[in-house]
Amino acid sequence: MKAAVLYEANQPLVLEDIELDPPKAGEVHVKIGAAGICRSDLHVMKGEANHLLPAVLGHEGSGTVLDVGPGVSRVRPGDRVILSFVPYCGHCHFCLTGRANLCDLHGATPGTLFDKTTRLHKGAQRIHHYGKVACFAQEAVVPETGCIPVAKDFPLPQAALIGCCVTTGVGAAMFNAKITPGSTVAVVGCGGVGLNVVQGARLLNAGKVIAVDINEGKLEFAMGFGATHTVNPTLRDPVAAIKELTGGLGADYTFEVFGSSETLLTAYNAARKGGTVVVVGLAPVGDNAAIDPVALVRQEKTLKGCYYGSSRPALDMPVMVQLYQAGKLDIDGLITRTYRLDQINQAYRDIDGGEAGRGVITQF
Ligand code: COD
Ligand code: ZN
Repeated sequence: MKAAVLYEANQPLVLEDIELDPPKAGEVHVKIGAAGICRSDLHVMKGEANHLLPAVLGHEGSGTVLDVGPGVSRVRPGDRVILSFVPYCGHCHFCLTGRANLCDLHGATPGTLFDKTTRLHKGAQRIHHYGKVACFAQEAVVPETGCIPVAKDFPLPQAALIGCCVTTGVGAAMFNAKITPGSTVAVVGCGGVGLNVVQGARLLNAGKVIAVDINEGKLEFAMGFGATHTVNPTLRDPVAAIKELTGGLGADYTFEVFGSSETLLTAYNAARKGGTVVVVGLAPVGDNAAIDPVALVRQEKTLKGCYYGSSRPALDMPVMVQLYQAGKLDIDGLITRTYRLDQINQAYRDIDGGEAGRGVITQF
């Protein structure tokens, strides 16, 4: 099958034929129907995030089940599925305490399936699976718990986006911050994921939603997803601007949705006393952010990490599906570009070049 392979950081993805082995016990073979272009893959491509290489990237995917390995009971051939990039073991402390997004076995098996082997290879060379999804390919083999079934007529691009940016962004607002009605919110970074924090805040009836981005086009786009105010840090100090918009207090909730120490500090400093700072982005490996420990105590801020929207993918993705179907989440409007798999390097130049909304590969 055809797949886009990353052999080395800062090199283009190579579109080539590689082998995909059949699913083992508890695994599912999926024909990929849609794959979203998310910045997390770009962090790996640029060497800002560590991953075993070579690898097939792509963690925002959906598709149709082709066949299943022994013991699989949740899905059958022909089923349409959202792919979760944190499949879960169901046995570790975190799975048992309702935090499947933090599954230990998933964390302990990076780049492979749960048995520490790959189904992807080229001849004798092992090729890793990014997020146990690896959807920049015509097909994938994934763990059964990484498959969330949707109706057979649910659109595949929208399903793919629920697999990452919708659940990550809306979940950050809904499950992690638990935004309360009327509160003030600032979202630093309004790309595919940040836009979903913005629309999550709208859904939760936030009072003011301040979009912060260095790109004017993205700020304008964010207004269509519920932002009530915009701030461009290239034009003025974002912390001062957010304070001004919140009666001098700072925002009740701030979100970092780009991945850098600079944007983390913007989010941290723009939160009011007693406010909550939710960090969604992963800063480059080795980066550090200086938080004043005295101010942390005296100002009683809460600084929290948030992975996969603090969601339980198998339970919460169907909620996103329902909210979309009820017209409460706009996923159609997020999709601004579609590509063929062989245009993937262009797709990543576009996200890095500042195109608003989400790109999706729809032809394989
Ligand atoms: N201030 C404000 N905005 C900025 C700044 C800045 N200094 N610099 C860049 N931005 C904006 C960009 O203009 C862009 O609009 C936005 O930040 C980022 O958007 P995208 O579309 O490029 O990125 P997303 O939304 O696809 O991804 C954002 C993440 C934070 C999810 C990603 O970068 C990340 O850190 N991923 C790692 C965390 C993780 O693994 N999450 C789970 C899988 S996504
Ligand atoms: Zn993503």
